[in-house]
Amino acid sequence: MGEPDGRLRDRTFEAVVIGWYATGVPRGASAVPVRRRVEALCAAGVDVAVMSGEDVGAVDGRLHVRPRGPGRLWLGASGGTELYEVRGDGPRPGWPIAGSGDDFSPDGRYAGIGPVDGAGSMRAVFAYLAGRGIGAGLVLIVADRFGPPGGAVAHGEIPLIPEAGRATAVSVGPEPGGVAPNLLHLGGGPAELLRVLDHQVRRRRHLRIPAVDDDPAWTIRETGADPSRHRVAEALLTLGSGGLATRGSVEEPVAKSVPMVLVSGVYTGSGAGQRLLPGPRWTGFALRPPAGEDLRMLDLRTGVLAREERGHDSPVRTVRLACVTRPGVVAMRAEAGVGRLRAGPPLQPPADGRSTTGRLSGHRWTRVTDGHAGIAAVAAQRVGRDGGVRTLERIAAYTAGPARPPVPRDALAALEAAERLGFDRLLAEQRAAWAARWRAVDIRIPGDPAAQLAVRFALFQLWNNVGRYDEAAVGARGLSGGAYAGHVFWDADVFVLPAVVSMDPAAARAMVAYRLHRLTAARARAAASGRAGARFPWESAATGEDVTPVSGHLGGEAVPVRTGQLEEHITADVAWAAVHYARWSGDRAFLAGPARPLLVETARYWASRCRVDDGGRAHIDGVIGPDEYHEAVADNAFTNVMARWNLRRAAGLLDPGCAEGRRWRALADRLVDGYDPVSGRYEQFAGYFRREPLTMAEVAAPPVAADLLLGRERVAATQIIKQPDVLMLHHLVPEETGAGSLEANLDFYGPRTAHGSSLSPAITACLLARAGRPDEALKLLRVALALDLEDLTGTTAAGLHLATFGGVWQALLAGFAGARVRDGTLLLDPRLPTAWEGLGLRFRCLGRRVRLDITREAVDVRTDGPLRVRLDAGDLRHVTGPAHLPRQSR
Ligand code: IFM
Repeated sequence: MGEPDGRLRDRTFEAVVIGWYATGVPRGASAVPVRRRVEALCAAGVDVAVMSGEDVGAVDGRLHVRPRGPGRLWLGASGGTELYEVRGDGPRPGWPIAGSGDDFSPDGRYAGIGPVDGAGSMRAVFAYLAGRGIGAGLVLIVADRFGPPGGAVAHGEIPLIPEAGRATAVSVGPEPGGVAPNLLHLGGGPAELLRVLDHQVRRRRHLRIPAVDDDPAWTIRETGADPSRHRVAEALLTLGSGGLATRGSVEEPVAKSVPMVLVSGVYTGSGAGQRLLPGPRWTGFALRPPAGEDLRMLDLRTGVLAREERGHDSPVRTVRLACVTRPGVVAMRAEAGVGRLRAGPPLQPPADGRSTTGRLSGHRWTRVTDGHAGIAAVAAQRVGRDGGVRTLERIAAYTAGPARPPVPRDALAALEAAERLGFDRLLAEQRAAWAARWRAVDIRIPGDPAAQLAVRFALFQLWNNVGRYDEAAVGARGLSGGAYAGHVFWDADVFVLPAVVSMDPAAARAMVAYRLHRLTAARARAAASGRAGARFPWESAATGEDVTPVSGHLGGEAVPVRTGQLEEHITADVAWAAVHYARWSGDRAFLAGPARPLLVETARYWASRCRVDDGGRAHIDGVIGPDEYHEAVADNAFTNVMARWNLRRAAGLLDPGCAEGRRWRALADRLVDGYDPVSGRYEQFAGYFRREPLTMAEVAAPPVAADLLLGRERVAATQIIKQPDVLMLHHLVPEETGAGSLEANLDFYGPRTAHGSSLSPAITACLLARAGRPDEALKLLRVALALDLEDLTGTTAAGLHLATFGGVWQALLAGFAGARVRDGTLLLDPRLPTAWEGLGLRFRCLGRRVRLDITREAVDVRTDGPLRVRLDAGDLRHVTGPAHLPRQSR
């Protein structure tokens, strides 16, 4: 068999559409050669669609394939107006609706397919494939006559529908009327068709690299051209699932690379020295000579990371994934010229870990442990050859113990199950699982593809770095790097959780569970400082004790770190997260049940923390608010109002006659909050307005680390702030703030904000949108979107900023769409920037999947079950199916 054309040679397709007409089986010729290839493709996991002008009986009578899977077979009959799925018992009529199209439609059969014309069966097949995560770029169409792109088709032609735009379309016919653009014209008739199909079967049998659909709407690309970006790329290309993640380092050892496998909640060390324990790696191999410039492509649609070396005649290529449906299972394929790629052992110990290795049922295992916690993996690998190409396939399964060394045998069953399924089917499972995620949660911004892609990246990395279901310790950088040692800050509770609850409520609940499981430690901390109730630590890790370091560095200079002692608002933030989870998800029993002690104990803490002065006013002295440029301040508005909210919210859970609850309410009413109803401004802390009234216009363009620029003492003497502080109240507890005070505080604090924290731009964008300033909001949203993708802070190499991602999704949902939940109703109040003609959002809320299509004129709402919706403070609507809600023009 000769090698096919270059555009086909190195590509493995996931689906093949065959034009039956004259291509496959000319009249009078035997159908057996095509039958054999179709059977082989289906057996290898490829979905095949055979398109014909004849009726189904005629095509099936001659083709007569009865596939046993895993690939499916479709017959498009009667000139594309009918579609049949062929199983063991023959063709069955019906459009392929399972997992396809738009599941919100009441009539799912034709959902997303459109009118049935000569292209109906093609559209249905592409919709089905899209529903399985198979983008058009993974589809091969072979025929001998094609219709004009997007145009009407004549009998016997294969329609080039817009959905198939990125498919590889190959003509083996004569094409006398000229070759349409993007059509690969091979000629050669039926014999060429067989050659093309044979090549696909062969690539599968030889474990060759699967293709990734390089759709610009879904892929993040990194070239290896700029060495200073390597470590940034390692963080950006992190893949994770179920609480285990692998940084996107290249496979072979490279100078300054920081490859890591990290597991949520698995720490080593003690006290402030607690840090995430790096586990054994599974992606390493040797490559000689080393790789030149490469292209790395993160496919957000399917959760796959691909790499291809440029300009080499036997390039290294790899594809890897962290299985969504099998937490702890990871898989990789690689290839390069024979003699160039050396597989080596399937698991590699981390540079700084103590590891042991062994064999188990023919597999290698490696375990890293510090005697307490540990991470172990069991792996299988197959090394093969296809002509001059060395192939490598590796599958590994992990197990971990946060408090005891794991037993490698515990991962064996998962490994063996994955091996039995095989790489191709693991990949198919992965694509389908990600497609299901994106059907439930996604963004559409017509006319702004860059923002749309960056938001998808944010969602993608939230899914990768969050998602254990027992309890989830979500560190500031997730599992994508070593910064902040994996410690859990308020980033998790207030920035990440509100996004995650709209993506995967169970994952959000696990984040609250992490706090609930550390309530005892929080009680001990309160008691140790002579207080009642529970005080949560500013930085938390395995045990729930405070692990904030007491010193750090600012611009190379050693500085004391006082946040562990003073940044107390975390205690109310943790309580807020529990309430927000319950409110947004509709899990009403949660607050009165498992979360009740948390709310009550945190309120008890605040009650004992307040000082009541002679005039009966309550104060909280000596804290750091979210603006960390000003330390040891009294009556930080954010801390006080959050404490007030905490006291009131917890009192609401107690019996109305309960004396403690009454005391909490009375104390809450007396807590000073620095609000001036005349100006509508809150004073950030007692004495803040007396600081030097410097604004950022006089310092530098934000975002900037003003403490680094001006020095700690100087910045503390001014009104420059690091990040929203007062304004966080308008974001988290607007019902606790003065009516109409958002605008006044945005106007005052906005020009004073350095955005010196990665948490700052997205939430400010959210608030600007709420204040009816969506164009300004969009400017700041773009900063947040670029923060990691363009490494704006120079810190992405050490891990992704998960709070920014959470803030981005909150800015879209709560900001631009104005989505809030109150009393079991979804409130909407969209504000579109001038640059956006519309905004499409999919998310979860109140136990439903919700889809919003927002324009300036109307909001189209679809849900998969009854939902109460109120738009623009108008009438309450009980939405059960698609609802078109017109708006007052804005
Ligand atoms: O929690 C944040 C804080 O608000 C600002 N400094 C960095 C921390 C971790 O992201």
